Amino acid sequence: MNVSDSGVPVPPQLSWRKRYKAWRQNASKQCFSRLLASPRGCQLIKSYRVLSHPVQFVRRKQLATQIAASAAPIRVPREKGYTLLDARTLPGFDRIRDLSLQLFAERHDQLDKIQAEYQAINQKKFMVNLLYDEDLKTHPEWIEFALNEPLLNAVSLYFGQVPVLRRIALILSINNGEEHPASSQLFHQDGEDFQQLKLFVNLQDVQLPHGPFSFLPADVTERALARYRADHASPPENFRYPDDALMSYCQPGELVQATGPEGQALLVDTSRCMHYGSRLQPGHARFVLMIQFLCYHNLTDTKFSQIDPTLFANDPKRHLAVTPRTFPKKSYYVNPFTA
Ligand SMILES: O=C(O)CCC(=O)C(=O)O
Repeated sequence: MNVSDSGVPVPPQLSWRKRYKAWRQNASKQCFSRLLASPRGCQLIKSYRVLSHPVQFVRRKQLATQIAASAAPIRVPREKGYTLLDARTLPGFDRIRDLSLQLFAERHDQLDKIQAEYQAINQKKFMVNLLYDEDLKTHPEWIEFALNEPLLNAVSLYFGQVPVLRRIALILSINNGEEHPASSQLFHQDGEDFQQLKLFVNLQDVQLPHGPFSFLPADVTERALARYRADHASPPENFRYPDDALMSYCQPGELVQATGPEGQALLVDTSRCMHYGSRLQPGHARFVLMIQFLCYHNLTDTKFSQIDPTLFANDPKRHLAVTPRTFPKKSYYVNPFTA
């Protein structure tokens, strides 16, 4: 680095080419976040993505249409945006439950280390993920289960196209002694797209003190939000809604809570259904499996699992499900014990 007359280091002059590249990147970032701030802007991004990858759009729709012609045991009604199911009926569940409990036994007494690593990624003090990208490679059963036929068909039918498997996580929620709910403990909708589906499977009995995943069905969310907008000039900070701000527009019975024994599962559109979770009472923990599906042309990306895109070369539907539009260049969920 050069040094000025007064001895202060002067950064080297960038070439005009590099400066132009940096300016262009900055401008497109700003333009993108402006577009994301309005529904019309989001539609524009979506159309751009579809036009940039039309073959993926057509292929995924075609395959989903073929599924619709055959019987599908699980259906997520569009109006409600969720369905409850028994994960024990899904192929491969017993093996996944055993693997999950094994990882729990091996890792849960090292929570301090896991918590520090998880907070660095997600800034959440009240939950950790016990499943790492490395585990998905060592045990292909995770991906096999996440893409089991009835589940993949259900998600494809709901989206009207074959989805992308974005994340598999073993979520352990813990009570961190904080008195006030924060972050995803407050009512919110997930912003990766206009729609998405997450499967939550209870791996231990979950009751109210364990802070179950709790949500308003899509039609109730729509109604409550319309009333909220009529009464308020702008949304709350970070789009996190206090309970009373929404529940005053709903009946208490309209809140659905994912309580139930091991194997009880919920397939829910967390973009359309206002939700929160992990409000644990002291001395309680909650252990659930979470599998996230997005459309290929989704709007934004959060941190996702690194899943081998060469898998299922002879199975068109499953192969599309492991083919994301953007592939993570680095692993977000690295095992802190082997790293
Ligand atoms: O169950 C929870 O803790 C809530 C998780 C959540 O908000 C989400 O996965 O989108």
